[in-house]
Parts: sequence; structure tokens; C-alpha cells
Amino acid sequence: MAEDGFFERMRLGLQKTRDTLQQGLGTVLSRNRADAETLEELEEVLIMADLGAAATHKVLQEVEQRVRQHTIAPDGEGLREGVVDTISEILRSATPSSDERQHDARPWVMMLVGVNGVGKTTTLGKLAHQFRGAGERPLIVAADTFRAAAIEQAEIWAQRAGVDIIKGQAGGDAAAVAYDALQAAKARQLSQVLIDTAGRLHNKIHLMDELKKMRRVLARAMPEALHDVWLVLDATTGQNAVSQVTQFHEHIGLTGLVLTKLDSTAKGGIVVNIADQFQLPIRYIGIGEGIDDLRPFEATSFAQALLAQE
Ligand SMILES: Nc1nc2c(ncn2[C@@H]2O[C@H](COP(=O)(O)OP(=O)(O)OP(=O)(O)O)[C@@H](O)[C@H]2O)c(=O)[nH]1
Ligand SMILES: [Mg+2]
Repeated sequence: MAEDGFFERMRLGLQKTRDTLQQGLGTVLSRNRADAETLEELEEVLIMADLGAAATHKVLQEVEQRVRQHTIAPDGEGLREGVVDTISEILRSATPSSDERQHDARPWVMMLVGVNGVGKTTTLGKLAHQFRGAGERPLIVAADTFRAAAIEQAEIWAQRAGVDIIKGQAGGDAAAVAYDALQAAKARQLSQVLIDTAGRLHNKIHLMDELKKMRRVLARAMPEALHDVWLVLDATTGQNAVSQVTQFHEHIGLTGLVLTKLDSTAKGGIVVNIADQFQLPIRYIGIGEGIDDLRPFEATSFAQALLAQE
């Protein structure tokens, strides 16, 4: 029941994208041909659905190739099959392998980064809750020292999840907080160190510098740390999400993505766009503000929610 409810919320969140795609595809595919004009119109539909130029190009190329090789029929149904298969394939490429889903290091040190308001602190609370539910002993690190309210918010999530928290002073040195937290986690033999970071500092360079400093300082406490840096993306954001991935990846190096707010009016096409452009696994998706509203990303159910005909 809970899982059905989860899928249903994702499906509703993706409704707008799904409708845009279905309507557009319906019109184009009703021509029942695979000629140049039809393919051009198909291109427009995919661009409108936020797939971006590269992923759109890939889908068209694949469809054309399949028509040429007679693996799909040169009619509406054939084209639909080609589009759905290719988009599903792109999404599958962003699904973490089972190896990637293991976080064996102890403590495993992970930092969530992202621009302000995307859902970092909320996601951290949900993750802490999941780890604890699995019998682990995670630690929340309130390293967003930019705002006093951010520290309080992390505290509330630590209480909800029933896990330890280490926090600094508002205006304090975030890297020092992270370093102390890692030392404490080692001493207390805690299993996961989950670091919350600021979404906004005085400017972007300052934020990137602070995140880089955190990485350097953590490596002094544990050479292999950081193990993971995940970028949180608000799925209702359009093309701007692409530049967020580019910038954070370039500056600090990412090992994964988390998509939040898939229960709101999400731009599903942007997920295909990002899955295609970056070799970064999508680790989790958020489907609400509650503590249980986080799930591992699954390409198959996502593709179904995005592409299924009503
Ligand atoms: N609907 C919905 N809302 C979410 C989800 N995840 C987070 N939110 C909401 O988004 C808002 C911002 O979440 P935060 O966790 O504070 O975001 P943040 O990235 O920590 O923000 P800063 O610390 O200001 O950078 C809050 O109102 C959350 O409840 C989600 O999956 N679905
Ligand atoms: Mg926050």
C-alpha cells in the first residue's frame, strides 16, 4: 500500500510532463508515418518536454536507425515504441549498480550539496531515518553554519529520526564542524556521517571554496573521506538544473544526484536530460515532505510514471 501510494504521488507529480509528452506524441504519431517532417515534429515535442538537445538528438537517431533496420514499424506505434525504449534506456543508465548502492566504509562519510531550498536538510533527515531503521547508527552533521535557523532545522530532523547530531555555531567554520563530527563518529563507532551544507553563502565562489575546504579537512581525519558527494536537485526546476550539475561537478566533484519534489509539478524531461548528459547515478528521489518520503531511484517505475499511456 505504502509503495502504491509512493508511485501514485510520483505519477501525479509527473502528470504535466506526461500530458505534454502524450499530447504531443499523439498528434505527431497520428500521422502514422516516419518521414522527415514527422521526425522534425517529434523533435519539437521532446524539446518542449525538457529533454534538451542532446537527449532529443539521441532519441531521434535511435528511432531513425530502428526504422531503417526494420526493428520498429515506420508508423505511429513503431515510433512510439522507439521513443519509449530509448528514453527508458537513458534512465536505466542513471540507475546505480548494486555495487554503487553499497556504502561499506565505516564510518561512511557523505555530504549533500545544492543551491538553497532544494531539499538538502529534509533529504538528510529522511536518509538518517532510513539508516536507523536498518539498524545503523548514523550521525547528522549540521555544517550549514550560514544561518542559525538551518542548524535548528537539522536538529529537528535529528530528533525525528532519533539520531545523534553534531552542530556548530551560527557563523562558525563549517569545515571545523565537519572535522569534529568525523572524529566523534570514529570515537563513537557510528556508521554514517551525513553532512548538511549551506545552499547560499555570500556568493557562489565562497560556497564552492567552503565545500572544497570541507573536503580537504575531512581527508585529514580520514584519508578516504569524503566517500560521497551528492547534489540535491529540485525536480520542478527546468534547464537551470543542468547548470547546477555542471558547476558543482566541476568545482567539487559529485558521485551522485538526489531528485526532490517529484510529488510537485516536476519537470520529468529534465531528469532524462541530466541522465543522458552526466555519468552520475541518481541515488534517491524525494516524493514529499514526510520522513518516509524517500526512495532509491528506479528507472523502470520512473519511466512508467513518465511515459505510460493513461
Ligand atoms: N513536496 C516536497 N517538498 C519537499 C521535498 N523535499 C524537500 N521539500 C521541501 O522543500 C523545502 C526546502 O527544503 P530544505 O530541506 O530546507 O532545503 P535545503 O536545501 O536544506 O535549503 P537551504 O538550507 O535553505 O539551502 C521545505 O519546505 C521542504 O519541506 C519533496 O520531496 N517534496
Ligand atoms: Mg538546509
